[in-house]
Amino acid sequence: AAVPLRVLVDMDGVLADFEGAVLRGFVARFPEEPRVELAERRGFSVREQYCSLREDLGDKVASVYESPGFFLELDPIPGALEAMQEMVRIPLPLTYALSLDFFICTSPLKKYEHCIVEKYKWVEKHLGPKFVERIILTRDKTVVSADLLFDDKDTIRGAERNPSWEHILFTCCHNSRFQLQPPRRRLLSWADDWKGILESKRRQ
Ligand code: T3P
Repeated sequence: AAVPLRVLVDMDGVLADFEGAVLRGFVARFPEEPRVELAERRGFSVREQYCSLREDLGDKVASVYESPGFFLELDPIPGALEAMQEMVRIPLPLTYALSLDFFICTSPLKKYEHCIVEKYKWVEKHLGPKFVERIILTRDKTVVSADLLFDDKDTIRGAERNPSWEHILFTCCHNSRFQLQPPRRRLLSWADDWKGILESKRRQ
């Protein structure tokens, strides 16, 4: 029997539109303050970029994503829900000859009060209860073993220096200009060839 391919899919920036909701929430709450348009976002941390705009704006933008309801109300990233439903339905045609071990791997905020339960509720609402069983909640993704990790964070570090997964950088406003060192790979969106990436791991 084929060994299943284990795939980890990150949540914010990959399944759920964190960046869009932060900007919308910031504008609604602080309409008079300067803001960072999505096209101007650079670097993973939205707080750091707002901080560098003006020091007090860091706490203000954080208050947006730390608010109750923020994580629950995130819009799905285009194509993400369909891709997840398709991914878990793989055993694809025999050409793939793979079965799939699929998990959602996500980090809670340090201020976890609303974030954690709302992430679980979001998954149940948009993907269904079977996917809730597939959630891995961790602040250190390097200690989770898998073949692939789809994540929009440009650099993922933790206790394990040599994570078992290949990190596929999922393109998001804050990483679109990030220069990937070869042989690192991107997935431009869920319309891009994620099946080809799965297949490439199988054929190694
Ligand atoms: P995920 O691992 O699903 O991408 O940090 C906790 C979560 O919030 C984590 O979720 C990433 C997301 N997040 C951002 O995407 N940008 C930020 O600036 C912050 C503070 C959090």
